[in-house]
Amino acid sequence: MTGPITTELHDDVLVIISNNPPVNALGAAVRQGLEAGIKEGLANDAVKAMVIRCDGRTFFAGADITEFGRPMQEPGLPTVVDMIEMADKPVVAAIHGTALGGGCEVTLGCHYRIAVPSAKIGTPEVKLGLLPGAGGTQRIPRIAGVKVALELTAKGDPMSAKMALGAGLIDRVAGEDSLVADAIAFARDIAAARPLPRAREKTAKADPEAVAAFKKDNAKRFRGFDAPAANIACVEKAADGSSFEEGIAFERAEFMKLMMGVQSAAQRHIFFAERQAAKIDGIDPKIALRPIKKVGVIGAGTMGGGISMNFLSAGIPVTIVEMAQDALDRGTGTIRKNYEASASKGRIKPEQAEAAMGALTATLDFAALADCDLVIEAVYENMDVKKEIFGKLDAICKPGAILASNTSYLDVNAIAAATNRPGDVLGMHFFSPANVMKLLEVVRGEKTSDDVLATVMALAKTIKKVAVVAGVCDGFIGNRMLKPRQIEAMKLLMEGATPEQIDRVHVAFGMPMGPFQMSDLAGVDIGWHRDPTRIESIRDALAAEGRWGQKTQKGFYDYDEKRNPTPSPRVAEIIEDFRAKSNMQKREISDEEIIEKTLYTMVNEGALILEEKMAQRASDIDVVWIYGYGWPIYRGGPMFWADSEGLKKIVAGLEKHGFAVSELLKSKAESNGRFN
Ligand code: 3H9
Repeated sequence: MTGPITTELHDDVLVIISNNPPVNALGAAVRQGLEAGIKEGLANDAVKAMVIRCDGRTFFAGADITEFGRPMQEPGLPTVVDMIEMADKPVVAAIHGTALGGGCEVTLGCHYRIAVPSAKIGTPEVKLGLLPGAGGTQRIPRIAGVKVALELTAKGDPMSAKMALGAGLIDRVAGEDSLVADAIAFARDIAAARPLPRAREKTAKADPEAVAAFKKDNAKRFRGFDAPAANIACVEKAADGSSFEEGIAFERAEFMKLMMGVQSAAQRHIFFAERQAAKIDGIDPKIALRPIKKVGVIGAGTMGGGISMNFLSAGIPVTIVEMAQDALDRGTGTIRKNYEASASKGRIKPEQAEAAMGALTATLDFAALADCDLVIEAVYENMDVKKEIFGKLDAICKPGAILASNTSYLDVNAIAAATNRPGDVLGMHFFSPANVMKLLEVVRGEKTSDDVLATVMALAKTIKKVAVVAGVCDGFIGNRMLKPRQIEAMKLLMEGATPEQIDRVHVAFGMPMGPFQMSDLAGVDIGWHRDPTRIESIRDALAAEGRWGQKTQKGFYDYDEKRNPTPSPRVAEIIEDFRAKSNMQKREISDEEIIEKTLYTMVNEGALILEEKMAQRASDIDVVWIYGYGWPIYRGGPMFWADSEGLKKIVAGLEKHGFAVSELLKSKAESNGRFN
């Protein structure tokens, strides 16, 4: 046999082996090979049982997502799974790594399943806006019950081999290093057992209470998404007395609806965008990286503490430096508290919390940074202060150490120029809370060396961040695009919209909160303290009255003790005052106008960022907004969303309101092009 599938005859057991790096995705050649392998086993009288296993790092990680949206080549995965299940010789799945999606469905077609203890099993299709479309929604409830099926399919998180054993999704656990031998032995054990256990022949018991509770518990998580409801409906169908064939027909119809929809296209776009973001155009992916064994962090405030935790959690020792003992104590105390909270919630083991704290050195002595491989400055945003720090670092740090600033908008080139090693300097812009938010903007200065950039991008993966390369410009990618949104939202208030209306439109769009809810959370007073006498904007007026947001229980909204917001009559008065002073007439603002002014302008800014080459590609911008600002993943990020709305419509909306439209956006619209 040629192609990714080969077979090996071990006396009376035929082992069918897939070798399709990197993740054994079930592309056409694999499906054809599997079909041929099963046929071979059935045709050979000497074969009493079969084993399906994979080479490389994992069992089948699912259907080949790159094939989606293209004409399907036979045999389809459902056909292959059916064929395995209907074989009249037992077939055993031997699982290591991750049996995901279609890979999990292949195992469910098999009559028996054996897995190594480290294996993970799951159906993450929902995260791609889909459902397990090769019989998974019908077989899982029949094997493991409705509750497990809901968890696996509608949430999409994989389960461990131990849990899968408990749920009946696997039959045996193999030795970590003896999967092949154990699977062959298992196949021999059950070679003569009849009837063969087939999932399709089992029945699932309906559990309407469990379904209702599941929907209620996950309402927030599923808000706006189409796929979870479709997964739930399929699981219910499997348990409502319908035949297996009826269930499969239902699953197919739901799968096709999702597959053709814009949400799945958006979620699949982000799957690849996230992986693409790690790639740096023009830099050899094999470039030698600098070893990062010890990290220094300057500043033990909220940012510095959160940044430190990323490295500590990844087992990389951190030296944290502050100017004053009380600030240092406060900072390390917060880190400890965070770890203890994680341990008490069971997210990490107590010994992991201890190990992380044990790897932290807290000091007031800058010289302690001398042996760090990477130093990240996380002090407040002031260019003079940063220049002084980088000058000091240049004198202290060992040659080859990477020097990074966590600035969110300052000129990284100017910071680098304060050292004699600008090639070793870049920006690492973490998002708050830095130990939680997945996004990292890696800011490439004019002189940043290729290996420095590549090292930090690779390090980002180690600390479980999604990193995007940004150029040096005010606000980089994310905050730069936030600016027009904020400016337009404030203008709309003056013209007659209310904070509630604008926030409602953004939340209905799928954002976790609107611009004014965000201001109240972040602090309306940010930037105002520099000159508290100034009252030039509605924001200034709010800050001057102590309306600093949630922290003072009043901002753009009034808050009760539980932080529940209500519209503020006082804010309405302040807005009215400003309007009167500016001789503006209040008018009705439509929701559509809010979208055009606050979201189309973001797309326009994104296009300018691309024009100026401040982002490598449009999909990087999408990744920034998904992982840094909670843009709804089912809309695929601002640039993907613009593509799906139609760029002509975006341009027309911008021009209608007199905005200067980016040349790139205009030309793409004229040629019916897309960003992604
Ligand atoms: C499905 O199964 C539908 C069926 O129910 C119904 C059919 C009818 N296809 O993530 P990594 C690529 S839907 C194609 O960096 P890791 C990935 O793009 C599928 N390509 O590795 C990357 O490429 P590159 C349900 C895939 O070790 C490379 O492999 N399954 C696929 O960090 C390495 O990936 C899923 O949703 C794929 N299915 O993580 C699972 N998967 O090197 C999706 C990966 O060019 N996959 N690639 O950038 C994953 O969650 C992770 O890849 C995995 C490994 C955990 C497996």
